[in-house]
Amino acid sequence: PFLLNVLENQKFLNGVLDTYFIDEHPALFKFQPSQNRAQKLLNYLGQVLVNGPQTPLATNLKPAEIQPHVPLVPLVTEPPKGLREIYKTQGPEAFAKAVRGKKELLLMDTTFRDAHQSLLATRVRTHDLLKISPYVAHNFNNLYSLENWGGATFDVALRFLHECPWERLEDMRNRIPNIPFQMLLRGANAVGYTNYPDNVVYKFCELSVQVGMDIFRVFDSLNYLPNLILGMEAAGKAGGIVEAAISYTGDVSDPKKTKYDLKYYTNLADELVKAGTHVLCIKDMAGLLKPSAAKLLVTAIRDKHPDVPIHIHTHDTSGAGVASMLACAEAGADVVDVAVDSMSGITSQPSMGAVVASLQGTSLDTGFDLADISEYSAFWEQTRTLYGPFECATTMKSGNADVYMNEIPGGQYTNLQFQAYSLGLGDFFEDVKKAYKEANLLLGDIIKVTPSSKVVGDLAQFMVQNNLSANDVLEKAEELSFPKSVVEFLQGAIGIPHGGFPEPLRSKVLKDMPRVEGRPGASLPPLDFDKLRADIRETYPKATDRDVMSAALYPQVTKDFLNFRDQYGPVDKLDTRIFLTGPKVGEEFEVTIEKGKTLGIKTLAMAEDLTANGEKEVFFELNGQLRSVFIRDKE
Ligand code: 3PY
Ligand code: ZN
Repeated sequence: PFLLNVLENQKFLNGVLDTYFIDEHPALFKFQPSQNRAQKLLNYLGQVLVNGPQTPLATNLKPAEIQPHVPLVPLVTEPPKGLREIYKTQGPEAFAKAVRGKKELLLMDTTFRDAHQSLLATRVRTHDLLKISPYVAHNFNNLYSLENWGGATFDVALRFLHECPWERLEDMRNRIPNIPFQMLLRGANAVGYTNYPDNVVYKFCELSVQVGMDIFRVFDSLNYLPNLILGMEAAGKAGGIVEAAISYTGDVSDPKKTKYDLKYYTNLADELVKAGTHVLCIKDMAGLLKPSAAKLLVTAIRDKHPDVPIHIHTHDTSGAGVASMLACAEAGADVVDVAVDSMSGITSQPSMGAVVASLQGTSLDTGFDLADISEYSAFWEQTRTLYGPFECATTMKSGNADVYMNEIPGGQYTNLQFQAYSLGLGDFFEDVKKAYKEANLLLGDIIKVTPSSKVVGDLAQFMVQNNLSANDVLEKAEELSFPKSVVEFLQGAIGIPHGGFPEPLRSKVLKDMPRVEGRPGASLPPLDFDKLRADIRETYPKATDRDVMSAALYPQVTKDFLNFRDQYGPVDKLDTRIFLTGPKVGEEFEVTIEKGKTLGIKTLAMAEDLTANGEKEVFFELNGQLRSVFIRDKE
């Protein structure tokens, strides 16, 4: 292995050898027996058996011991064509025209992304997504799109699931050639939490289209137009369908709420249409768009832009989601977001089955078959139980209309509740929700969605933990040490909020700290991809351009992922229960590591005593042969 590593090192091959060479490249001395994938997986399983889950579990609930039933599809026939055909053969404009021309209400299915981001802490694995993909391709070809990537999925896949998000995208595409794929792009933040240099966003979109992405829902957490336009240009230049999103907050049906009124939204819609968006999205990330407000807003935008498709996103936190989506459809929206029934409701999207059934026999009839939805839903109902350790329903049992008061986005709502419960303080969540409202007003009543929602959430938790009222915060602003996200927001690091920064709070907090002028990305130097690639390949000679892109967004997380995969192999191929909590002793199971290559594994026993090195021996049968691994006991 030593020789091999050296021979793959570019500097060594170029003859750049000085006395520091060895100090600079400690990886050359990582002597590891060359291992095959099967042995690496046994190491992983041994690790889980000896040291417990290798991805942190959020609750004590265990994954269910079931094999979800996967409904069959015809093996020989191709899935029927869908809207992707029009986009791929005639381009994004023709796609938009076709969408606008449809009489029926179109649906986007969020089950593969936002639904599990909101209900299961984004933890659904590629393995389960791929199982049901052929069924979706065959029975849901008439979807406007399948939202299956972006948002938090990129980070969570690498960080917690130890799997490559690009492989996920490619594998889904291979199984679903016919339905447009849709992702959530956080504008200049791409799929991260901070503003990146412009060339990172451009390259990210380019690679995404190459790997299989079609529609980019582009938003900015402050609706800051320069950030939005940057994301739109990156998606457009990559050849994608641009769906610019207006993040919705407040209540346009309440005349007392004047900061975000109808005019604010229609003006922003005008700007986005002028900037060339193919589709216009209203992104109601907290589920605040009541049916009456929906009617006002969609009607106003439809009147001004008769030719632009309108797509509505919402969360069902209050329970009014289905009613709102029906109101949007009646007011002229072309597409609404739903999640399959068993993955819908609460902080997720409204139920697909409910929307479909409500429109049957009307002029907006979606044409979907309730029997297909029910089969699809049954798969997810069973699969969801594998993710018990991340189930939001352990704490959130129902919707809650208090979201109209606190305006917390769907994904963050369940997150904050989890955190509050894990701190074990009874009323903590109630206090945080009240503080969230106050924190938002302190910051100037801003749009709240990733990452600005984190700024408000951090300030709210800071207020509760330090027992500070809004008045205390204002009065003591000069002495308090505010959370980093709050300071950076005030510095202008994520953009400029509508109506400007809150004063005098901003000046009191920042004093003479630097401030970013204008669009944050504009002042960041471009990332040197060649250098990054060279750096990564020193340690991981096999790193691909996809890995390099991941590292541009998440440097440390990507390194950890590459290390993990190097050590433990294709853990993404394990069944979810086995991946999360390991097999039981005596259990026999299979792992397909590639097409036609299936391993049969049986866990035989685990030694009771430690070896002299502090290791435990774990015994397996691999394809009928005895194997054992030694695992350091971390206890
Ligand atoms: C995300 O940014 O991940 C979101 O889902 C925002 O709504
Ligand atoms: Zn959402």
